Amino acid sequence: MKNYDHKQIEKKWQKQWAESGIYKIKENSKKPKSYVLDMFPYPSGEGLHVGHPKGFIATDIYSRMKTMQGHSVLHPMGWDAFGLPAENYAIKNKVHPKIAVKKNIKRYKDQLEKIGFNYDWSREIDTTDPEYYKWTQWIFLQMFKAGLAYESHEPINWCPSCQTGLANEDLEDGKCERCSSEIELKPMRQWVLKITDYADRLLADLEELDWPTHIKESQKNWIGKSEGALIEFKLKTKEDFADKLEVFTTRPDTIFGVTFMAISVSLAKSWLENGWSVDNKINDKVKKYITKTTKDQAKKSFKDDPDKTGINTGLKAVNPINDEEIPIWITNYVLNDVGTGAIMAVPAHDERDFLFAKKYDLPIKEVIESSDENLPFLEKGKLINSEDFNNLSSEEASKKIVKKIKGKFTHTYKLKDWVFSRQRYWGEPIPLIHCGDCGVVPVPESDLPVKLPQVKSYAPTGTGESPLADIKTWVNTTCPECGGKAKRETNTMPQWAGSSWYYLRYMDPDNNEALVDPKKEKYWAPVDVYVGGTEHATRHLIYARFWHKFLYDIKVVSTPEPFARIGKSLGLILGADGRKMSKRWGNVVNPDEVVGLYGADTLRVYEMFMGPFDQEISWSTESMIGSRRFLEKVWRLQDKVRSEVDLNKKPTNEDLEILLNQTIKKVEEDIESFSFNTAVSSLMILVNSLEKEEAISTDYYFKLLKILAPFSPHITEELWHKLKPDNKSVHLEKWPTFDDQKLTSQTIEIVVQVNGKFKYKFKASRGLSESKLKDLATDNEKIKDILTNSPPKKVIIVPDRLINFVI
Ligand code: ANZ
Ligand code: ZN
Repeated sequence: MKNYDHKQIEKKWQKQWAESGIYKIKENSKKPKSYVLDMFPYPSGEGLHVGHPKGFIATDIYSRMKTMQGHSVLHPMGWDAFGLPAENYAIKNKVHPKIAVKKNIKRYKDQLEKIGFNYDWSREIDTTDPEYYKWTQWIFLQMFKAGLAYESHEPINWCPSCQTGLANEDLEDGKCERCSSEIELKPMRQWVLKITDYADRLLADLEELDWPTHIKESQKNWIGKSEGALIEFKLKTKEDFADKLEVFTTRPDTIFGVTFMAISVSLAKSWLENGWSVDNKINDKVKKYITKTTKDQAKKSFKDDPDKTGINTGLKAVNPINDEEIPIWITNYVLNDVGTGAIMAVPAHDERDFLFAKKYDLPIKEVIESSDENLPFLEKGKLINSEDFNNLSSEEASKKIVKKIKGKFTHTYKLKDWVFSRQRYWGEPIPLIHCGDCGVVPVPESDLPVKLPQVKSYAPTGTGESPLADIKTWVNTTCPECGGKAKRETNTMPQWAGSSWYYLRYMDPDNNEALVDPKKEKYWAPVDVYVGGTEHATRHLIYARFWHKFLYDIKVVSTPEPFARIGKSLGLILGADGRKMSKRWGNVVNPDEVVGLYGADTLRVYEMFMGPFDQEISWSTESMIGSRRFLEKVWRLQDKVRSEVDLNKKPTNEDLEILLNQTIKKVEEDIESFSFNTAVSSLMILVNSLEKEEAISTDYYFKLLKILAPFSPHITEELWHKLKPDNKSVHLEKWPTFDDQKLTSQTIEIVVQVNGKFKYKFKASRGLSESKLKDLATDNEKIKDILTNSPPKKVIIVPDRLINFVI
């Protein structure tokens, strides 16, 4: 037997698989289908580290098992290559993003190919390929035509360093996710997608998804539906700049506890614009507060919990329930873009109002009976100090109060419409044309794709305009409607665009006529198992679900949801030092090196074995050697394999038979539930037992190779061909079935007791009747003696376990 030479074996089979095309996949109506998908990577300049392929290995194993189980399996791979990271890399390294991306993709692909994945590369997609983004633009056009895309001049998050507008979703603690700069608010013309039109469906349809609870929770919180009522408070005196305040409240039942009103700075500013002036009631200090707070908020606008500040406007509102006059304050804790930007403050029952009232010495009035003395009391309950409404429950009181004061029940969402334009070069051009006469006109579908023009300088202009605005030959065009002079839209789409529908394109990547052929879509949709990092629990999954639902509405897709199941979320592989793998910490492990030294099969087994799939675990090269030893044992076992004929002389080993059946069952179930680590450990137990045998049957060994094949595709293929030279791949074999009858031993031990004390035990076959057991137990000299002297008063029998004579 030769030594296990992983280098030679892995190279050989990777070449052979590619040449014979065993991973090419077609729709096959006679077979069930499985669509197994990884969140596709963006090809960064750094290349892959060993953490990246963990999820890819998992889906590879899963999809290989499904293939062996007779499914038609779609398991594709591609590149999410537009966006800031690719562009910033290109700027830093002074290469055109197109060239940088090409190079990075090649590097990534080389690295992935060394790990032996079963991707059908004929379906590879690249979001920056005009033949791909033609359809990204096409979807945008359909949304525009459906009224789901609109222009807005509202202030947007502006990163002064990346020189671009960002969505709320691109911020981390109010800072730019990419470069950590403080974000400013800057008014700018933007394209915005009305994702809020889909908020209810995005929420309701979560129910039907087989996703980890925590991801569903993240989605729920992101959408942030809150049910409440809109209530009007009149101002005590009618002013030119305002005569009423409308508030959104989730607790109309607490209206008797309102001791002040609080408005946001931007509402105060709109009053200023409408004529609230120093001659007209505003005090200078209030004006200064507004200016200062506006500045603070522009810097830290998204800090969750700023120190609460405020100032009394001197104006008064009237509580509609009892005509009480209440002061109106401007505060920094009433958010500008939530609800109506004004609240009725109830310090006794709301945390923020309570802290504010304490700080500024405002009255606190309890209106809900509370069992403990500490305020605020946040729960619902029975009303007190509320006149006619005393003793009612919160729910009942809410209904009656809202009715009486003519408020209206409604709901709000935290989810905001999606700011969909970026003032950058490296993105899909937005396919619109601005015409002086016709307004905004969509590019005709037949003119798609609108290709990104070649430019010399693609760095941000700093004016807030996209670098595309400088390319006059590209910008100046004719209006598709009137033929007059017109200009192209110069904003590009955000990084999230291409990834919001890519899973559909894998189904039909070369189609020039349609985004996807409906027949193919019907066959493959939805994605059966989707795997990726928790960093995508909100944004990517919300955006993709939104686009999908829109495509469902316009009948491009046949299912209301894109991803039926998310197996388990992907736990990161950390560096050996327990920190996130990063150049900065010098703890990056390159898979190429590991594959070179120990083999792709070892890397694959180790990454699955190192711990539960959804947990963060530190890399350890020493532990990986354990996985290598395991494969070496499998390799050496080939010497013990004998044909059944030779083995027939020996009695069958029942224990081994049972272990094999148990292992098949366990591996199958564990792969299905993404419990890969326990699948590997049961394979290890089986191999250790086989190693103790003098000889093992080909049948056993073949079964072992088949259930190990998804984990270690190269070594198993090599051994398979050595022992069964019929030129068929182990990866196209049928998944072995286990025998239900052989999962537990048929021979068991029965304990015999007298008065609860152990006397002896004997072997019997499973499932014997009570009388038979009793006969066997008394067929023993010792027991016979005892029982003839003192006949049993009672016999207790636990089937298959124990028999106890009470004397
Ligand atoms: C009176 C009240 C009494 C409230 C009470 C709560 C408890 P969620 O559930 O998070 O949506 N609110 C409304 N608009 C606001 C804004 N622009 N900025 C800050 N807070 C705002 O919260 C809804 C509640 O948050 C509303 O109900 C309102 O305070 C406050 F015992 O009204 B409540
Ligand atoms: Zn026109």
